[in-house]
Formats: sequence, structure tokens, C-alpha cells
Amino acid sequence: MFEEAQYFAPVAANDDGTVEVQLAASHPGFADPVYRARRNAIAALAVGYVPGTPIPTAEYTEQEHEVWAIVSRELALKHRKYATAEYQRAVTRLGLPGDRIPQLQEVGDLLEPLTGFRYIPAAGLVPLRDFYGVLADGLFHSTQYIRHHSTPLYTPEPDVIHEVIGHANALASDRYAALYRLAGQAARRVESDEALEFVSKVFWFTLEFGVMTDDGELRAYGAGILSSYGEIEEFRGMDIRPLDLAAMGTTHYDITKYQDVLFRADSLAHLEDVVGGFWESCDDEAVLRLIAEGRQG
Ligand code: TIH
Ligand code: FE2
Repeated sequence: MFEEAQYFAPVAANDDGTVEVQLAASHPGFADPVYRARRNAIAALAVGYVPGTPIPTAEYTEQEHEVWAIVSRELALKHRKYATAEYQRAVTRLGLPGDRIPQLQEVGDLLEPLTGFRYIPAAGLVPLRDFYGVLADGLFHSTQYIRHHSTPLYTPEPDVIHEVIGHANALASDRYAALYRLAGQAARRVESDEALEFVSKVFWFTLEFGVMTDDGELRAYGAGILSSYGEIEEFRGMDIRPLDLAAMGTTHYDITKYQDVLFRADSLAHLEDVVGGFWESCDDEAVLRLIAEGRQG
């Protein structure tokens, strides 16, 4: 179905209440029984989660906190160079801990007074309509596990580092948070799966992997670039194209690699005009026209 479906390991809930996360043989944690047990235990927290109740605490190991601390320290250095000023201000505003993995409950408690966003735990793939739709209500589905300690630089699989350092910092900005909400409204408004996929691809090329001119430099605001200290060093050498709705909504991407095609906004106001404006009012008909345009161009 949708391309996003590939990047989540399937989660099987057994009759006896245990949960099994099915890691692919190519996953760096595949042959690590300790990591697999951690993934299963953490997924079980989300499977049993009842919306509106406090998020269950994941008891992270010392090694897991250590992965967070290393990545967090590296990223803080890179963000100063490569993240937009708006994102950097939001980092300061949110004030995430650098030495340990924050609980998702805690992330929501920090975010809510700023922009109204709260986190909800997800065991694996959330259907696109739910994932995007609830953004309109200020809810963000998040994984709770952390990447394998052998691959701190980059993971194709969204983990708590990506969800929190990438997305929660952005969600602490009033202007980025408003864009997330508009994406949610668009996802709720469109009816066809085709239009929903288009809306989600525009999200991919902006709030996940967007770059913009900021202070005369090419900087990233997309959470996927900002959570990978491998990819953040490479994005400026990629094929950087001008912001274009039809192109973003129809360009193919491969989530398992560094993104080699990126779309650049001229400024945050430009992003708000073009992409925010699109999400604010798009309907199926408008999206179909853009798809036709994208196929030609
Ligand atoms: N590649 C990102 C990282 O290493 O932090 C995680 C993901 C972003 C988008 C999809 S997966
Ligand atoms: Fe993401």
C-alpha cells in the first residue's frame, strides 16, 4: 500500500497477552536477543494503551539511556549549524533532557503548555488516516523504543530519538505546530486514499524532510534530517528542488536511505503560504488536479 507501511516492523499480539515485534533479518537488532526482548516489552505498553490515560512508563536500560545521551549530544552540535533558527528556538523552549530518554508522558507535559500537543504511544504502524488525522487534535503518535546501539547515526525505522528530538522539538514551535495541525485537517478532509497519500507525501517532503533558506543558509526543519546525525551532514549535497506541491505529492521516495531529493522553501513564510495554504483548504478535487500536474511535470 503506502510507502510508509514498510518502515514499521509488524507487531503480533498473542492470545496470552505477550507481544512480538517482527524485526527483519536485515535489522541491526535482529540477532540480539536482549534488544528483541526490549522491543517486545516496549511494544506491549502501547498495545495495552487506553487513550486519555497516563502513558505507561518504559523502564529504559542504562545502555538505552546512553544511546540517547550520545545521539542527543551529537545532534545538539549539528543543530547549531544546520537547523533553522525557528527550530533552534523551539529546542530551547522545550528543554528536553540530554542525559536520559524522556518518557512520552513527560514530553507531552512539556509540550502541551507551549502548543497544546500531546504524545500517544504507538506499537507499530498507525493507519495513515489516524496518524495524520489526530494531528488536527494536537495528538502525535510516537514509538517508544530506541534504535539499536550499533546504529546511533541513522535508522530507517522511526524511534523515540526521531519522534522526540525530531518532532517534539518542532512541535514546540507555534509556527511549525500550526503546520502539523493543518496537515491533520487536510488528512481528515480528503476522502480518497489517493488524495490522502498525496497529503502524506507533502508532509514527508516538508515536516519530515524539508529544508529552507534561513539566514542566507540552507537549513533543515524536517524531523527526519534533524534526528539523524549521519543524514544531517549530507543533506546539503542532495538534489535540492524548489518547493512544489505537485512534485512533492507525486515524487517517489525510499525510506531506507538518506533522502536524495529534497524540496527547499525560500523561508518559513513561504512554507506557510504554499504548504500551509494547501493543507488549510485542499479537497479531493484540488488534489486530483495536482496529481495530474505532477505526472506531467
Ligand atoms: N532516519 C531517521 C533517523 O535516523 O533518526 C528516522 C526516520 C525518519 C523518517 C522515517 S525514519
Ligand atoms: Fe517522523
